[in-house]
This record gives sequence, C-alpha cells and structure tokens, in this order.
Amino acid sequence: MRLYDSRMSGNCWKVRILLNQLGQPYERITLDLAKGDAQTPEFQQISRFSRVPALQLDDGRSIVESGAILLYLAQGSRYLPDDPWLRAQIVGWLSFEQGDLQKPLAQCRVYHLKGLAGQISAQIEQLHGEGYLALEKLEHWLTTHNWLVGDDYTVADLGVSIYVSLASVGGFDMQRFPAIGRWIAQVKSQPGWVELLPNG
Ligand SMILES: N[C@@H](CCC(=O)N[C@@H](CS)C(=O)NCC(=O)O)C(=O)O
Repeated sequence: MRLYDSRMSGNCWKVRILLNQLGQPYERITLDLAKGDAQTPEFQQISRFSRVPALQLDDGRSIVESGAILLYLAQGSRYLPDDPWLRAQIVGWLSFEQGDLQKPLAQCRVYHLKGLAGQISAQIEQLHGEGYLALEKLEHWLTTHNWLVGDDYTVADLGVSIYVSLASVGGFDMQRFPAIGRWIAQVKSQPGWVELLPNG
C-alpha cells in the first residue's frame, strides 16, 4: 500500500494518523505541491483530481478523497462500526467537514502561513464568518456528546478534528469553543495519534 501525501496537508495528516492507529505498513511518497509535483500527467493517472492524499493499493488501484480513504482503511476495525445507521452518521459528519468546515479553516490557515492575511482582510473576514458558523454547530453538538457518533472515537472524530485543531493558525479564536477544546484533547490522546509532519 502506498500513500501519496504532502507535509502540510491536513487531509493527508488524517490518513497518516489512521494508518498508524491501525498498525498498517505502507510506503509514503511525499509530494512537494509548491513545485507542482501533483500536477504531472503521471500523478493524474493515480489521483483523478491531481490532489493528495491518494492511496494506491497493491493491485495498482487507487482511492482519492480523504473521507473515502478513511472509510476504506477503517473497514473491520473499531474505528468504523458495522451498524448501517452509525455508518451513515459517520458519512454525515465527514460530509459536514468537507462541505462546511474544511474550506474556510484550511484557506485561512494557508493565507496566514503565507503571510497574506493582512492583504486580503475582506476575504479572511468572509471565511471567518463561514468557519465560525460551522464551528458553532460542532460546539453545539459536543456540548452534549463526548464523541461525534456513538459512545467512542471513530473515523468521524478523526476526519472532522484535523482542520479544527489547526484553526487557530488561521486566526480563529478557539477560546470561544470549550466543548471543541475538550474533544480535540480526547482525540489527540487516542493511541496511535501522530503529529503533523514537520515542514521542510
Ligand atoms: N477533498 C479532498 C481535498 C484534497 C486537497 O485539496 N488536496 C490538496 C492539498 S490539502 C492538494 O492536493 N492540492 C493540489 C495542489 O496544490 O497541487 C480530500 O479531502 O482529500
């Protein structure tokens, strides 16, 4: 099994955490996105949208989209319940992450890391508005629930928590969300959780 990833991508970080939690051996090919490594015709054969993460199986087939990769890898493990209703809840949370949370949180992080935030303050304000709306929904749920789905940590918690755990880098005031803070600490204390790769 081979994972195509990049150092700074939260979507790739999700997959590395799960692979480690499952004890699944794999080869890691880390692309330099700034150099255009993901935009080659060769890589497009592996990743249809020229994006990481992409997981290539031993038979050559590949899976793209972090949520799809998490669901594939977690099959049969304690991180993905068999019950169809619980699974549907997990897919629901992973969809909420991609649809509502990921774009505003990830874009603000990138703009801050590149030192561009001051030059595009109107855009940052709009992204903060969208991000806070989604974070408030998450906070509301976590005020009365320990985990996103059922009574234990699942790939829903992993998938949703990553960009939330990086949100302060993008200028989000996370002190406003105590329930999210408690939940992120629980997620990070799960066995096998690993840090983001160092940059460089
Ligand atoms: N929805 C996708 C998003 C993947 C994505 O946006 N990947 C970015 C890095 S985080 C990428 O590969 N961009 C290609 C590039 O910058 O060349 C997922 O969850 O995997």
